[in-house]
Amino acid sequence: MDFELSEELIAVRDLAREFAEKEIAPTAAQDDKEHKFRKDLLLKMGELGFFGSVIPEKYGGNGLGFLAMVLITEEVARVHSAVRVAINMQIGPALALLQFGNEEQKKKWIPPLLRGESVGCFAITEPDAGSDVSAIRTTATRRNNGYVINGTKLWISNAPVADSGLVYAYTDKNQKHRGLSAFYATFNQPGLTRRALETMGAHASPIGELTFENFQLSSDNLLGKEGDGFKVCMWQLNQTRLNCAAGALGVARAAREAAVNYCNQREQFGQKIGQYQMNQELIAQMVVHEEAARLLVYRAAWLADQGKPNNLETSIAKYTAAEAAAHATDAAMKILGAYGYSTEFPVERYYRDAKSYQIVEGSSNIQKMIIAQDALGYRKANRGV
Ligand code: GRA
Repeated sequence: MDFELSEELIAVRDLAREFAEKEIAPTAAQDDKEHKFRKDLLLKMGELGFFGSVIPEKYGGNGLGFLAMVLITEEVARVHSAVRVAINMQIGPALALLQFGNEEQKKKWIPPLLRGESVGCFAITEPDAGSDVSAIRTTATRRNNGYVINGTKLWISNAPVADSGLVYAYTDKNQKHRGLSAFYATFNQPGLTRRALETMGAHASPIGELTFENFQLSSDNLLGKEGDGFKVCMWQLNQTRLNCAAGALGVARAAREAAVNYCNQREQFGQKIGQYQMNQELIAQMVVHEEAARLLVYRAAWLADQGKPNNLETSIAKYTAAEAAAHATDAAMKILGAYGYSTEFPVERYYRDAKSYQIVEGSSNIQKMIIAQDALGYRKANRGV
């Protein structure tokens, strides 16, 4: 077992840290307040290859791997979690195309995602379908040589700004989850309306509703075969969960760093507040949870780099990191008091952003379900493609 990062990975991490601190951090608070989506940052990250580490050179990537992806993601999320969401919206669709697309689809749609030119998204959830993916109602009805899509997708990151994305719809509702299909759609055509929605955190990551009304797709938009959609979705969620886990880790780290700095600076009752054991307890918990999350995130990424099954390990990592972020931001707020609660300082933003990690891409309860059912022998987590 080797816990050292290679020189190449250290260089990638350092590049991401420098970029995050110089290009993202200075305006993070302002972007959050103004709910500003930074397409310019997306293009710059694309140029630096931040979306291409899990994609071979042939399709515009750099093939550095999943460990590189989680290192980059942690650094970005540490300074602004909303920008981390944007990373996932480029990488998730690109990975699904790589895994399930035909040659033409890969060549056409992956490179613009990696360059940050085509803003991506994935449209799974609906008003009545979140954890239970098979409950979605959107349909894809065969017409001429293609399909018409009808239905409403809700809570879709990048919905107000996306140029393209994965869309899941039923081609045959009678077959239950086996009748679900996955499509890759470009959005600049009639039949799509968008509505922006407000959430508690990740304000610089636009979110909203996509309504498809007789939205026409050709058969070239279908990923894999009709009926592959559920499998594509579960596979895709496993990839994007790893990115989420790395994002949550970055937020946990940001909160721990803010708490430590404040403990070493703030004096009350004649001494630094770090001297108080109640604060030390919180700091110790933050460090332990963060370190555990980091090792679990790295392990899941390492397994992915070895081409080994990692659904279970990714769920464990995502659950641990999401809970670590929620705990760390809560603890940081206790330590910083009014300076944590104030919107003039970043801890309240970390706190708001952290909550999303317990909800998206399979809530903490879904991850626990996957982990427990595997342990109990009811349903293996490492299965599928
Ligand atoms: O036997 P079969 O051919 O019917 O296949 C079954 C199984 O082998 C079938 O699916 C297959 N399958 C998989 N295939 C490949 C299951 N898991 C996998 C896999 N990982 N890879 C049905 O299986 P099942 O176990 O009976 O299905 P189920 O009960 O529906 O699945 C259980 C489970 C809870 C794990 C699943 O439904 C799940 O993960 N749910 C959570 C969904 C989720 O994460 N929702 C969030 C939606 S998207 C989102 O959060 C967006 C965030 C980004 C943004 O902001 O936009």
